[in-house]
Amino acid sequence: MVQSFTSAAQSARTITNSAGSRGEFHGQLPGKRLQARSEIPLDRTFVMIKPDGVQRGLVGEIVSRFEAKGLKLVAARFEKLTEVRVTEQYQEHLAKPFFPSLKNYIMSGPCFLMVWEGRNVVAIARTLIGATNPQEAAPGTIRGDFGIDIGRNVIHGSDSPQSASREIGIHFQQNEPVTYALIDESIIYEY
Ligand code: DAT
Ligand code: MG
Repeated sequence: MVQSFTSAAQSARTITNSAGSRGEFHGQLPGKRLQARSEIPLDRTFVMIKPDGVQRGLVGEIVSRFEAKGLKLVAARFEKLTEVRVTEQYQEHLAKPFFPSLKNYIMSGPCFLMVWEGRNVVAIARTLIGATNPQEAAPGTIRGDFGIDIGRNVIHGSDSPQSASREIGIHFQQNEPVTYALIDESIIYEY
């Protein structure tokens, strides 16, 4: 029986940034005084660097791409997934012919699991990640730049807000994602 942290999952959508008084940012743009805004509603998604990405030393590169985009890392864990968690993660693929090899691949070594936060972050992460088959993924995407075989495609990203909520709930406890304000959120977001 998979332990599912649904409260964490429920909070995966429409996170209201509770910067509070400690999170205020008083940086300057010409003619404009900026403050961290506590009302910016942000979404969350689940992203996982698969064992081939870890083994090939791509963790730093991939995290950098998400950071450079303006997304916010709110949870991360480095671990080897159990069969139960892999099966739960890929439940829609259980009957597919590739599932046994997918499961063995994901369990073959440690993965780097993350929760990222940002406006429309589910779709943005999928764009950064690229098409499922690295041979069809556009240059500039993670799979397009670093992968060749579909069965070694470096990284996972949730495919919808509903999947994000479910997958965060599989891998993270409710209190693991950290609520905080990035000091440059007032610049990243127009409103
Ligand atoms: P994605 O990871 O882009 O969401 P998916 O959910 O369709 O793609 O499939 C999950 C993973 O399963 C995918 O990242 C790699 C593997 N996979 C998908 N289709 C495959 C296929 N035809 N042959 C081998 N592996 C496949
Ligand atoms: Mg998928």
